[in-house]
Amino acid sequence: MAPQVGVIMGSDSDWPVMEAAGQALAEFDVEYEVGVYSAHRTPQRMLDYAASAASRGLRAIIAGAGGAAHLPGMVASATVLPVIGVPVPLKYLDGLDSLLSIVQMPAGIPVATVSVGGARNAGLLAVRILAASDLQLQSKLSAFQASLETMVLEKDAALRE
Ligand code: RP5
Repeated sequence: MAPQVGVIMGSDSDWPVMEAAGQALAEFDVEYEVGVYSAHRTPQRMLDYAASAASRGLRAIIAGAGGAAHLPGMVASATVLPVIGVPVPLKYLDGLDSLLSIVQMPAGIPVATVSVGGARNAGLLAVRILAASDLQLQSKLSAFQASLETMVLEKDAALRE
């Protein structure tokens, strides 16, 4: 099956953070592709990817970057697909630089920004986007959320023993 979600990042050094997005998608059997597309080092390649994403069948893009993290916003400017931005924390500033670079988009070009390092939630948000028109995915998400509740109740019970 063709990939439905693109998981892209500014550098291969972002992968240890970004792989959690892929894991979340895999848990829901959502096909995805991964790639490195740098807004600064490979700008034309990034724009070509964004411009062709919808026609290739992608339905959402998860884009992670750190520091001067322009990749999610630039990709969003060149596609009509929903873009989820993941601020990748680097050595300095605890990822605040990445977060602010991604979250402060001008009106008209939205990027759904998750928390610093929040690649798993980015994957889950992409699943929710797909689930809006997929009843099977909706029921998988319901079961997943029920499992979270069960897990908390079990931990609560263990604490009280
Ligand atoms: C950003 O610069 C990338 O997304 C990465 O987080 C950061 C550092 O990249 P490398 O120097 O590790 O390749 O564009």
